[in-house]
Amino acid sequence: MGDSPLLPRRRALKGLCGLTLGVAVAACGGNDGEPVAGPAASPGPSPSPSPSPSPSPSPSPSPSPSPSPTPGPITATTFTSGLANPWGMAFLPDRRILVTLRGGSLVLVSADGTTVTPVSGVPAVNSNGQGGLLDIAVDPDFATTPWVYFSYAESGSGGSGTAVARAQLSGTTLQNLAVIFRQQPKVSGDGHFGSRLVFRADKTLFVTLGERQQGSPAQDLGKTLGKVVRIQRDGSIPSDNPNLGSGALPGIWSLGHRNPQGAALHPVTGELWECEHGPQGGDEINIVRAGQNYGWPNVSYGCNYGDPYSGDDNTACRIGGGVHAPTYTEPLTYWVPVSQAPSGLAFYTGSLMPEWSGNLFMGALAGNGVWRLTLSGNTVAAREKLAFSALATRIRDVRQGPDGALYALTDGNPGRIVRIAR
Ligand SMILES: [Ca+2]
Repeated sequence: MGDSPLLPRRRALKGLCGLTLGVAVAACGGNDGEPVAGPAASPGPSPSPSPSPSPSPSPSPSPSPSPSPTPGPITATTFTSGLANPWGMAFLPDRRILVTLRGGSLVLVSADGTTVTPVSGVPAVNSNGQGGLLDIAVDPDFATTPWVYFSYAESGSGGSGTAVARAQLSGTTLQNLAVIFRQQPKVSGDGHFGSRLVFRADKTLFVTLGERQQGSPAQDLGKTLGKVVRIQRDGSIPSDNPNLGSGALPGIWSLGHRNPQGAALHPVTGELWECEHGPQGGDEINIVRAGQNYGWPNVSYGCNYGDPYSGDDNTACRIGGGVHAPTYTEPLTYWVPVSQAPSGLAFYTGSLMPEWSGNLFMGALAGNGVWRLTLSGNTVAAREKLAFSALATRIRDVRQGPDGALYALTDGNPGRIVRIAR
């Protein structure tokens, strides 16, 4: 699915409860919009004090003043409001937040969330369709070299394409702007730009690139549509990228992606994980490894637009039969029969919510919420959609803040930053 809110949303949830690949689905029971604080499938200290009217299991509210410090409930509350179509956010070391606005503006949110200040010096962007000013990342050495990096849809000969620029942040001004990457070729249309920016531990930069709704170029190594690329901070190409042959454009790390709009670095393995939109069903989470091919448009657990649903799993119309292996790399998990339209991705490593340590969080646009995935190594052990009412809307990005809270960015105008913490 692209960004378009075409999907029947209630159905999108229901369809998940039939799953796939041995993936257990927790909390599938119609939690859309339920104002319940806290996860339903937490392995942590039993039923957290829930304000829901659901009958809490037996022991009647004991008035005994328990000496053990019971952690309070996790809550999700609006941190910043009034953002016009926000797309990406990145924390500065001093806890202020850079937020891109898809229309072509960059703003700086104060550390307490209350003040929003424009940042000048952003280049012109093509903000038609799914384009605009998209992701943002902060230099790993920001304290000494205050560069920020951003992706955007750039117009030019042939149409438009994803580009990456960097600039130095001085006060509320961007200076010394330089474009460090341009997707090739530019094509017509305004969909499937990708494009998350993630720094690896070695300070090289991953850029996830959509296939611009063109399909087959995702398999063409002579184009950077439907690819993940890895570049240096100045746009040069690392010498240890995979060798994909003489016809491959420089920088390509992996291929066969559709519209990867979320990405994050695994906190232990250091590998890149991404989520990407399937067509009609088939959203995926993948570990993105050097030189691997993720199959689009030849295979998908989703179906072509317009194909009739064939039961909860959509098995009859899956593109290429669905199964990726052995030719292509299987996704870790996928959503069928209806897309969630995944957005930002974040691993949780903070101490505020220890029961979520090591979990993966994924925003959903059409799916209206934030998904929590429990992992066992590189396997998805369970997944559930968080049940906070403040998150029951199109989610564009998810990040962990330096304070150990999770932050979600809602889509649309006005968009909000929601802080999830206890
Ligand atoms: Ca795939």
